[in-house]
Amino acid sequence: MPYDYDNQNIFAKILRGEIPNDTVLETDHALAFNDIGPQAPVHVLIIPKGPYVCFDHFAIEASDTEIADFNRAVAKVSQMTGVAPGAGGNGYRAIANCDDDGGQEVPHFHIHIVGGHNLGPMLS
Ligand code: IU
Repeated sequence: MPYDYDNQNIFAKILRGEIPNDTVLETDHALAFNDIGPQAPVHVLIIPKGPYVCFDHFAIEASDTEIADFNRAVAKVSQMTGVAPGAGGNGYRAIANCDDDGGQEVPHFHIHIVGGHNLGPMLS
């Protein structure tokens, strides 16, 4: 199935600097920023800088360097925001919604890091 990246999506505009964002971390291949509509005390989105639609697109087509950099950025955000057990936190949820059934709203791959209070069971 071909992946059809829409370069007018809102995160593409953020990456091009056309729309401001509340940056938490920037690396060579990733950008992390606070979600505009936080669902918990900590709610950060981490996006790769490359044009990937969703997780499987990214995991299959991105280079090992991009994937490693992105994964590290996710982990760093979990530590910087204080939710990672390794940073003394109580944990977090990492979410990647994909396409219609996954409830994805913005068609540029992103991971949500959500935490700061007890989130309860996942599918509630
Ligand atoms: P989703 O996984 O595609 O459903 O999540 C998209 C998220 O992007 C959602 O939590 C929005 O609040 C968030 N967001 C944002 O942070 N800034 C924006 O300008 C827009 C959406 I539009």
